[in-house]
Amino acid sequence: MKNQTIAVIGIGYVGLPLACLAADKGYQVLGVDINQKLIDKVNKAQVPFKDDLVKKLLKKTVQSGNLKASNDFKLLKKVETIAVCVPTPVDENYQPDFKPLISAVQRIKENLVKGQLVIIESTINPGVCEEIVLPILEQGGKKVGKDFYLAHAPERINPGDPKWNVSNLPRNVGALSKTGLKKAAQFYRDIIDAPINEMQSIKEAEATKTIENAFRDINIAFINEIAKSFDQLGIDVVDVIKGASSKFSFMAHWPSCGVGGHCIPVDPYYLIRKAETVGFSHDFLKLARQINNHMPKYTVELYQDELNKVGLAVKGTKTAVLGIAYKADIDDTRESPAFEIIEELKKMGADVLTYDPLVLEKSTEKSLKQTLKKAQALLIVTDHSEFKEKLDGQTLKKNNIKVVLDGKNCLDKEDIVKAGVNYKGIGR
Ligand code: SAJ
Repeated sequence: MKNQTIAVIGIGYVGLPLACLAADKGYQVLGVDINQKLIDKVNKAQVPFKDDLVKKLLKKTVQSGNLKASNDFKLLKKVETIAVCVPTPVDENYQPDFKPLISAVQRIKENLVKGQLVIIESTINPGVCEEIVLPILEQGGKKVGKDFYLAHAPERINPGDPKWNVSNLPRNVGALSKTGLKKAAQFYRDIIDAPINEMQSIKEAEATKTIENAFRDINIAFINEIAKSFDQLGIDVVDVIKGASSKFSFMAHWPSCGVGGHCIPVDPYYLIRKAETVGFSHDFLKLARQINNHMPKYTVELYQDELNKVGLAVKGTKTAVLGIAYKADIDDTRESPAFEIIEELKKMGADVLTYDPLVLEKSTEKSLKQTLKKAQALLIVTDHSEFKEKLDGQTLKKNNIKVVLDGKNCLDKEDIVKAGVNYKGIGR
């Protein structure tokens, strides 16, 4: 790959690991972004967010000169391949927001050079490449498959995952021409040590990511509904899941105070909205989204009930919300259920403290110790290791904590109950 060149547009959670990996494999990599602070950090080899692969590769790839960052889109003219890794969120009506993607593709069009390969990595619904991206790139008369190539390879970053990362995750690739498909598949085979699957068309490639994550969303919704029913039936759902897991075909998912992150709560809407354009209603996917979107409110209701049992009201009780990140041991807060839970508690008049060891800039408290001293009751939103290690029955008792609502079922229920502290989980 010596001297092969690639630009990665969007050097965030998805783009920067890809840029570091390609640079480490010998590509000349240009990271292009609109965030000057991020660009400066990368060029100084300062890791901008928690990611093990970036931590391992950034310094050496920047120092070797194989990776540099810039905000100058004109430099796109100098590369052979352009990977687009910009966010594709949904708006407040859960409609896909393609503005960042369209803006990046327009900048590519302005600098498109004959023979370039454009790869969209951002999560998009089936049809976006042909209906939105291609018309922009072909403005001015260039033809895909002749003057440039267009492919889609949905990203599969799993923030905080110690095992799976961009270097070892299999990838699906689709393109609008055979040459484009071969070129894109070759790029990924150059840098990834895992199978690269060439899809029949770009639409099939677009559809894979949306169903992968919709599949996860419906399974989480399934167990969240079971947990709500078991709360009424007085059955411990965690114990039941562990029992059911001894069945070879059962896939354990865990109930929780909400489904956060930039993938799972977002991607199903791509399928739902796309299908609506052809008159099909994904009733099941929509119901799963409703169930998961309701979990933050349901969690606050459970918390209120538990406080009432010990003669406390939400109003006026010093409540510590522990965890702001959307999942354990990462600093990413996108779509975190913490925000809705905090808002609900404040609406009900609670005196809310917040503490997340990985998101101190958004925490009111600076240590768990300080938080426990001040709080009367706890609502666990994120199953960070620090909480699992330190929140035992005796510690809670010593700090005179009256109620623990464990929104991630991550604490030792028996130990806390034995210490005489009121414990409630989700479905347990
Ligand atoms: N969650 C539950 N119950 C579960 C699993 C997750 O409530 O059983 C919640 C988490 O607490 C979190 C949210 O859902 O708030 C999403 O969790 P996640 O583990 O799915 O983490 P993500 O959002 O980082 O999902 C990524 C996805 N990767 C990509 O989209 C490239 C997803 O496809 C992976 O399946 C997932 O990681 C994974 O398997 O870890």
